[in-house]
Amino acid sequence: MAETPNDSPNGDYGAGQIQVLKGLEAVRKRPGMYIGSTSARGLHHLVYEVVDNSVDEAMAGHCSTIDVTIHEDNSITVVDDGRGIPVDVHPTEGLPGVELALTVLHAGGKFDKSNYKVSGGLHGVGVSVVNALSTWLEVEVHRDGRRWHQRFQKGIKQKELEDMGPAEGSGTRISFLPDAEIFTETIFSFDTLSARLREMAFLNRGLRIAITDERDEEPAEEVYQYEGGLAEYVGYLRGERQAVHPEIFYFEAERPEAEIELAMQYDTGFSENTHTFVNNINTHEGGTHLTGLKAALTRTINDYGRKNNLFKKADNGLSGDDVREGLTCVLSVRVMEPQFEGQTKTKLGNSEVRGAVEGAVNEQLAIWLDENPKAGKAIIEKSLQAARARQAARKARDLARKKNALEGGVLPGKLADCSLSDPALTEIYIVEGDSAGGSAKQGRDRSFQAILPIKGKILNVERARIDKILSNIEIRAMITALGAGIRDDFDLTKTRYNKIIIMTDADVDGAHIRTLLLTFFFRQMRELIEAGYIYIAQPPLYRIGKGKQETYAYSEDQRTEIVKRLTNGKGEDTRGLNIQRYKGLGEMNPDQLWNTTMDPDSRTLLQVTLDSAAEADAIFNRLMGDEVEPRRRFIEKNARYVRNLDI
Ligand code: 0RA
Repeated sequence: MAETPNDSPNGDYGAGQIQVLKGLEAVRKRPGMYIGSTSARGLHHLVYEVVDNSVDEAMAGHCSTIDVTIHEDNSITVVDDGRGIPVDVHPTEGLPGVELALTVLHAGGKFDKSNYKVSGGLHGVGVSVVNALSTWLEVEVHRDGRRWHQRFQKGIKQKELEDMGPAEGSGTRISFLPDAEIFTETIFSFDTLSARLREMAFLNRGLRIAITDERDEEPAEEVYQYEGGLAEYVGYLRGERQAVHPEIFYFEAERPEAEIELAMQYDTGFSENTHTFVNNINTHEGGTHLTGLKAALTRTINDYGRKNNLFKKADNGLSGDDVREGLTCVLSVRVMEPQFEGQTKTKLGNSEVRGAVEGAVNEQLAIWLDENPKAGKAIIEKSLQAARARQAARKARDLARKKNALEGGVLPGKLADCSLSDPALTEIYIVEGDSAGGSAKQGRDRSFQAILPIKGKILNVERARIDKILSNIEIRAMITALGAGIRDDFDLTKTRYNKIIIMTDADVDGAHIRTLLLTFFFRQMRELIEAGYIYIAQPPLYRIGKGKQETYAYSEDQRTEIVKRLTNGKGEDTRGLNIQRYKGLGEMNPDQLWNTTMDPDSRTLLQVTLDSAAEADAIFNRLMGDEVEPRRRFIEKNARYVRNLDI
C-alpha cells in the first residue's frame, strides 16, 4: 500500500476529506451547473472532459495516442500514453496528485503545469466532476516504472492509491460508469462521440485518437489521425464542393498573445463555412479572433486585387461578405487565459487576440497570394462575382421590402395562426402537404398552435444565392410567419413562436423535406437552432386496433412489443388485430393526429441542437451540395444525420 499521511489513524475524516465530500455533494446536487445538463448532452460531456485532459497532455507534447472505448454496459474507458497523472503526495494538500485531480473541484491548477488549460464553457470543470457523477470510476497510472490503481464510487474513494507493481511505459487509464440516478439518458451515441473525437484529431495535428464500440457483436472502430491538421480539416469540410483553387492556404504562427493556426480554401458554392476554436473549444459565437480574421481577409484580398490591377472601373471594392462567399475556413488559436463570454460561453473576449490574428493573417495571406498568383486571381474573380450578385440581391430585397413581403404585417395566406400572441406560449407546425395541413388545422388547439402547410420539396438553399432564395414563395411564407428576418438581419427576439415544429411523413420523401427545412434554418436562421427552438414531430408508424381499443407504435420495436402484449405473448398470431401502417400524415384524421403527434401531454418532440456546427456543415454540404450521388447515398441512410443533430 502507498503511504497516505492524511489518513487519521482512527479512520475519522480529516478536514481535507470533509471539504472533498462537500465538493462532491455540491456536484451531485446540482449536476447541471457543472456539466450543463443531465440529458444525453451532459452524458457525452463526461467523455469530452476526460479526453480533454489527455489532449492537454498531447498539447504539452507528451502524449501521442488516445483510445476511447464504449463498453457493453455503457461504461467508458479513456487511455492515453502521456506522462501519467502525478502520484506523489502533494506537499500542502497531503494527498497523491491523482486523488486530488479526481476528488477536488478544479484541482488541475494545483499541480498541473500544462500551458494551455481549457477553461469556461462546459469543458475544463475537471475530472473530479466526472468522478462525482459516476457509479464507479477506476484510474490506473503508469509512471516511473510502476503501476498505480485507485477506485471510487460516486466520487468517494474505496481504497487508497495502490502500487500494483512494476509497469512499462507511462500513461493514464480512466474508466467510469455514469450514474443512472443522475442522468436521464445513459446510452452513449457512437456517432456523437466519434464526431467530437474526429474534430479533436483535426485540431491536434498528428494526434491519434481511436474509438471502439464494444456494444455490437461486430465492434465498430474508427481511428482518427491527421498529419495535415487543419488543412486536412478544410478538405474534409469542403467535401464535394468544387474548389476554386487546388492548394489550401495554411499557416501556423506564434505571437506573444496567442498561437494561431489557420487553413482555408474557396469553392464555387455560396455559403460561408468558417469555424473558430480556442484551446480546442468551438467558439460558436465567434469573438475577437474571428473579428481579427475577418478584418484581415477583407483588407488583404482588396489590397491584392488593387495591387495587381484585377478590379475593373465599375467595381467598388469587396465587402467582408464578398470575400467570404464560398469560403471554407478553420481558425484555431491557443490562448493562455481565455475569457469566454456570450450566452453559451463560446465567444472569445480577450481583446489582445484580435490584433494578433489580424496581423498574422495579413502577413501570411499576402505572402501566399504573391506566391500563388493563379489562386489569387481566382479568389478575386470569385469575390467579384459575389459582389455583383449581392448588388443585384440588394435591389431584389429592397423591392421585396417595399412590397412589405418580409417585414411582417401581412402574414401568409396559408398560415392558420393561433389566437395567443406570446411567443413563449405558442408553437407553429410546419406541415408537409395541404392535406396533412388540413388535418392539422382541424385537430390542433387553436389557442396556441399555428399551422403552416408547405408544398412538397422546398427550394434547396444550399445551392441557391440569396436573390433566388428570397423570391421563393414557400420560403417567403416561412420567413414572414416566423417574423424574425433572416441571416444578418435575423433577430431572435422577434420570433413569433418559441417552438417551431417540423412535421413530415415518415418516409424517404418526408426525410428529404425535413432535411431541406433544416438546411434552410441552419443557413439562414442558425440562431433558431442554437436557441433550441426547432423540433421534429414524431408521428406514429402504426395504428394497432383491437376491438374498440387503439394503440400507436412509433418504431418497429414498439410495434412488436405491443402486438406481443395484445396477443398475450404469442406475437406471431395477429388475428383479431387490425394493424395499419401509416404511409403519410394525410392518412390520419384530425383526432388521431392530435392524439398521436400534436397533444403536448402525449406527443414526443425531438429537439434539434447543434453540437458541432462544423460537423453539421459537412453533413449538409454532402447532403445538399451539387453532387447527386452522395446525396442519394446519404438520404438512403438518413437516420444518421438526425441522430447527429439531435444530441
Ligand atoms: C499534471 C502533471 C502531469 C501530468 C498530468 C497532469 C496529466 C493529467 C492527465 C489526465 C489524463 N491524462 C493525463 N496525463 C497527464 C505531469 C507532470 C510531470 O510529469 O512532470
